[in-house]
Amino acid sequence: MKGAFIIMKETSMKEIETILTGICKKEIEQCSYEELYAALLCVTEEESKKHIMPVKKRKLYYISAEFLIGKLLSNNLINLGLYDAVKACLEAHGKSMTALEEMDSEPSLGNGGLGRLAACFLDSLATLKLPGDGIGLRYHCGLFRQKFEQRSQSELPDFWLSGDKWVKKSEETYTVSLAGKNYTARLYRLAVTGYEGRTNYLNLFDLDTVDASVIKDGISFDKTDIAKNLTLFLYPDDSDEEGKLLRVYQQYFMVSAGAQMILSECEERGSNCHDLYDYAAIQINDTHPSMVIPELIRLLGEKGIDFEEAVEIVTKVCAYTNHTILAEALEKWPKHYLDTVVPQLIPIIEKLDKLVRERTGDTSAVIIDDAGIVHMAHMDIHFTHSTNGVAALHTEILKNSELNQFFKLYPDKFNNKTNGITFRRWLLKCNPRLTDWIESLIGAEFKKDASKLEELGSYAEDESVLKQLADIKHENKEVLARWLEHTQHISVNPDSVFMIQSKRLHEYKRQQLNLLYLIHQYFEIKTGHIPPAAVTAIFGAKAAPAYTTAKDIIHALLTLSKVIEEDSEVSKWIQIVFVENYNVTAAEKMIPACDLSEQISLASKEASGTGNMKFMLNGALTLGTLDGANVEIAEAVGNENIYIFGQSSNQVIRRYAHGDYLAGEWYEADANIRRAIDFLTSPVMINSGTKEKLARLKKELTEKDWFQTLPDFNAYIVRKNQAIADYALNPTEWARKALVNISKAGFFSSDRTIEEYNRDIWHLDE
Ligand code: 26Q
Repeated sequence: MKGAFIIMKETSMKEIETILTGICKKEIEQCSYEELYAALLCVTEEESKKHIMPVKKRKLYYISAEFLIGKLLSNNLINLGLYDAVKACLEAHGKSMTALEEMDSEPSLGNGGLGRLAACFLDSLATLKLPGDGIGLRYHCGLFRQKFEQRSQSELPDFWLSGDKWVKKSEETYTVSLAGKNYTARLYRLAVTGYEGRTNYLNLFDLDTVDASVIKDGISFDKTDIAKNLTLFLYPDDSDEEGKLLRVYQQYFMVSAGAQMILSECEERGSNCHDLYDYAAIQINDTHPSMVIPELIRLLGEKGIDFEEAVEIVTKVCAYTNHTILAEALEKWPKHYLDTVVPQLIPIIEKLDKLVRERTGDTSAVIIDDAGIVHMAHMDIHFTHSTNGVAALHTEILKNSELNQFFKLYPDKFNNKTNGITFRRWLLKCNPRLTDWIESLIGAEFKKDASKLEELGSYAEDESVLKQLADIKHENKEVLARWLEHTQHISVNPDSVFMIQSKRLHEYKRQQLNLLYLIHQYFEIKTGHIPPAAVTAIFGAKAAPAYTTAKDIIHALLTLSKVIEEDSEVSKWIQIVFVENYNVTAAEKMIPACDLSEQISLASKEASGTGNMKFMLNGALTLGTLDGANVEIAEAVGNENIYIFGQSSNQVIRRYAHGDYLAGEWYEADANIRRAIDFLTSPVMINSGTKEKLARLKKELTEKDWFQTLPDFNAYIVRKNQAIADYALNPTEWARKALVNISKAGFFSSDRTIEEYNRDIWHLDE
């Protein structure tokens, strides 16, 4: 069957028909979806092989514990230029593309933004025809499946592999020593297609001995038997000691196998390892793969390269990306963990620490501190040539406060790379209506050159064009409504304003601020203040299983949703929808249907955000704080085309420095705040929810509120109500703002981000 068909550049529907009937050996009408799916897998596989290109010298290795790639069939068909013909062919024979997509299993090999960014980067690398592979782990269960029971989150394992056909087992193996015992890491590969680009690979390592029978209730499992559980789960959190240790095992397994693969590939291409820089660039995605530094030094040592030279080589080859300023998320491991898991790295890490101590007298920059804690980010900054933040504000905060001691030591290492998203998935794939419409106005070039979207700006005063844009949004809202009905049995009104907050549940992202707003509006309606439009507040968010406050926020929102639903006076105006099991597939449905994008993190805390970019590109207006990439979005669209509110990052940083924020004082002083918070434990809420959880959240908000929800509360209400009024009273003006947002989204293409990484850090073209 392989190689039995030839696909021309502009494949027609007729050609696809011939190919599919040839593979299935029957008419398309007679084929089951299983058969068609298998045939299309075969077609994409063959086609993507044609785009494999030789690597001349330097190749990028993007090492990441997470790659949140999402479903692959449609994306690959789009990238290979086959999607339109396949869809037309299927439809001509009474088959639906949607039904076919449902056959595809979703690889959720990531928690959120960091993992999704890695997936967007792979797409852009391949599209730009840059040689760049991913290195990660083949988790048997991706991020847990979220289920709502009694209005609370519970977790189930996600056995995505049972339905997967894309990840291919190879015969390539590497030996990795964990706690003094040898394990065999097997390489699995996934072809990454670029849009009219080249084929690269995502390399995922696994153990042959992993055994899902160690899973107990939900996602709990026996954490002691490494041979059985090493790659069983993607880590959503590290709440207990055994979990932390297992994470170290996973990390070392990934980087040791990865480093061995890199060296062997480079040697095959002609490297003698002294010249590794000519053959490899390694990007370390947050601190999760940081042990690649000492591991490479160790492996180079085994090849006879002395320590000093190995340090120099590794520093030149590796670069580090920081994705957070939350201190608790910067990985720090007690040295005794490393003593247990990777005793072979200890002498190297100790020598690196000694070098640092000789270089600087600043004890806050050491690798192993006096309490015996190993600071992974410190090792990264000292022993890579580049440290980047992921949005302009984030990089400035790293330089000026969080990592200031390092910036003073190495000013030239610090640089910014504002995140981006791939327009192939987040426009072409998820919003075909908008894509076709844009193409009809400005041609197809924007698909590969996102800056071309600017040309849309010339239609900003064209009322008929604006009306078309509003109609597309409405159609997408209808599509989402049907999807919600079909998958969640929830019906929503597409004529209401769709306000969406979808992202991980975390206090700093402040879903609780949105919650308090909704309670406030409930009271306003009860007291006769009817809003100018009905609103549908849509949430999608998973909470880490051990993160109590995050789970309490989910519970409060689900409870409030029911309270409002049962109150006919309020339910005419407000509906709260919490989408169960938010993932890439859900995001692809939700984002095109959004009117108002909620990006309301506490200023200074969201490194960048990438959801904000996806919503903007799909014609939503942003309601946001001046945080992360929101700052750059606001600069791009201008203040009149975005709804900004809240404290500035400087104000927030100052408040933390003075330690003078007392939630209780704000609660006592402000009647609106008091009314909203007290409602959490009102009889009507307790009647539908769980008293203990609601009371715990109230206590958290009034006694701690670490992410300063209350100081931004009134400003948020004002701005949000203004947005709703604008939406209701002047739809043409709203559509004009949406058009400006789309036209200015070009900067947020991950193609631009990758070009900057290449220009400043990787230099792959040289
Ligand atoms: C760490 C230790 C133990 C267990 C888990 C972790 C862990 C896992 C995942 C720590 C962090 C993450 C993920 C972080 C993340 O997604 N950060 C987001 O990265 C995006 C891409 O740069 C940014 O846009 C977001 O602002 C940032 O929050």
